[in-house]
Amino acid sequence: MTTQKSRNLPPRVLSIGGSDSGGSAGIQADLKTYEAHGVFGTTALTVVTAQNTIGVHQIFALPVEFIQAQIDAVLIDIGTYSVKTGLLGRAEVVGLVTEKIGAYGPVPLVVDPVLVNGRGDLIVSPETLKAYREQLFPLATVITPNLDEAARLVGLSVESIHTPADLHELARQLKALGPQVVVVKGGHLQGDHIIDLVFDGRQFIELDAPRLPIENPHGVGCTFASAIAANLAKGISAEQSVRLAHTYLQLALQAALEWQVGAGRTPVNHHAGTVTADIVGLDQS
Ligand code: PXL
Repeated sequence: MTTQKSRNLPPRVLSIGGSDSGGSAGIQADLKTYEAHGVFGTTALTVVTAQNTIGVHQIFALPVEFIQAQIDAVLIDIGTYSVKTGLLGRAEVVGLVTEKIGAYGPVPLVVDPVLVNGRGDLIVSPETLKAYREQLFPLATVITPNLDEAARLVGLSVESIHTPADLHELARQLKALGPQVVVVKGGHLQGDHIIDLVFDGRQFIELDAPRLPIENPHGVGCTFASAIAANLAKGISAEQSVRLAHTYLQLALQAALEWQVGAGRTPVNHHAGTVTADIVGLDQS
């Protein structure tokens, strides 16, 4: 008779978002990030895109019932230690995700609100913005809008944000919508540095990164948010999860300097190694 060995229960993460056939952004970026973090990634697709490094050719939105079936299939069997949302698109989908996560019970949730395209145009309806604000944000552990998305979420135009005080007020307004931690990406651009602003309701933290010589790399936001979700799934605190994800993203961007994947935007190189708290010198509290 063979003796039963005890087995690991790997941290599991559920990503709800869109597929990028080009492998740079969306669910594909999320799964690569999960591999790099040693967590088990599961997915529920909202839309499927035909795209490459140059652009998006076609988008096919999946029926809401089918999105629901995917979430149910994952949660009833595999379960999850954290959830990350990316491109949700429609207000009904934001509503569905809110309902499903609410019913599942308290689980760390990272909401990357994908609201604008690469040119800065809004790609969702006012109803979708409202659903994010009123339904999903109150359940979120971390939200990760870029500056443009952050401004639109509180009804401001990005041109009206000039000073650090404007940016702090923007973060405060987002925090008032209910998430535990707000990260405004690219909050201000200081010469050759890009600064993300983190606000947990008590203190503001600036995460600073040098601007690398890669023009408009693709999948950066998805990678950052999914790295945060991977860290949360391991039981790391929200603030530390954000810091570790920021460091991982810098490594993944540095590693992207070495390669050329298509003729267009460069994807980040997810195989940049796992960033653990001890490497970065953080307390794991
Ligand atoms: O980076 C935002 C994003 C999210 N999800 C999908 C995408 C993109 C950008 O291209 O294609 C599927």
